[in-house]
Amino acid sequence: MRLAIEAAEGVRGTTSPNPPVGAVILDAAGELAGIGATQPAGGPHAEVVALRLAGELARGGTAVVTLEPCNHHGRTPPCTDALLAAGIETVYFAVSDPNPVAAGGTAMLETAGVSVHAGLLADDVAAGPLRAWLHWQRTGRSHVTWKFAASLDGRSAASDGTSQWITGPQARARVHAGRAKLDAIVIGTGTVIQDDPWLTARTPDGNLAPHQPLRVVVGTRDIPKTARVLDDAAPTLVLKTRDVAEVIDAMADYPDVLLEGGPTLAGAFLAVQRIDRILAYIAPVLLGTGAAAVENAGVGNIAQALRFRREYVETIGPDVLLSLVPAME
Ligand code: AOF
Ligand code: ZN
Repeated sequence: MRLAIEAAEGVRGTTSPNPPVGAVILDAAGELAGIGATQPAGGPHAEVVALRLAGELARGGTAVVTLEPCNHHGRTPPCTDALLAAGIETVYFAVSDPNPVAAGGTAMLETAGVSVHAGLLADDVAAGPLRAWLHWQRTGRSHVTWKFAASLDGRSAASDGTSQWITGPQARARVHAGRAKLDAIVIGTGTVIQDDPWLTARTPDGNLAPHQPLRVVVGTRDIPKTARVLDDAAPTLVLKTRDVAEVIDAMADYPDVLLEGGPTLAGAFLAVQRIDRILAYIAPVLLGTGAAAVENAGVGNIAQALRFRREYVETIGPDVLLSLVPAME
């Protein structure tokens, strides 16, 4: 299952609206015979990719999949049929398919005599590669991660507006590598005017990654026609609004969304509880003055404070990365 999770992580961002799924096939002796991941929508599912690699070795073997094998004719035929045709006798999967159209794989396989085991490393998969897609299936809304970098005193820029670089190169490399796995990145018009970012996903050597997330620019201020986010390296959507609900609606087809700033936009999303996770990169730097990472989040007194629960904490070079989820969850 760890191999299947790794395979799924490898295709994150390239499969929407399908989930990024990973599958591993073991032969009858338990040896690795095939590994696969979901291909872009309309292409084969993970099980089919792995079965093709395994060929005849799959007969009498085991399939290990991060999601319950689908049982429907969608854009592709059911994976349950493919598993049976290949002679798979045992299936382990992590998470049940919440999509009512595709569900039912377990019952179908068991009826056909396959031994099916649900729930293997389910928490790792649900918090990992399937996190955004499961949220999107459950709520009908994108999973929104707010990412920010700040000094120890919570500031994202010095008082003259300069903001490069608060965190170290390792944290910045992590942010770039993560972009290629997203469906959309959202920023405010203020950030476009102030920082003129490209918002593209780049490989460590600085080239454009093969998959580029949709760039979404939100706000009522006009941005220059020469702004880098308007170049043709990736698609861009400009939303002339301050209404968070409108932004959420416009992104309904994008399960995994990253909000990158600035402080006003982050505050607006936080005030209406539309942040599902925070990734806070905190640098061992004090600025003393300068813009805060978030403004106007609707908190007037300590009882209204927005509270979060720590998911994990990690050190990245000189900085600390905190992953937080709303405390109510
Ligand atoms: C699997 N393995 O790798 C994926 C699954 O329109 P389709 O035919 O591509 O089906 C999409 C649905 O299939 C999707 O909503 C989800 O329920 C399931 N995705 N299932 O067995 C896979 N990607
Ligand atoms: Zn399938």
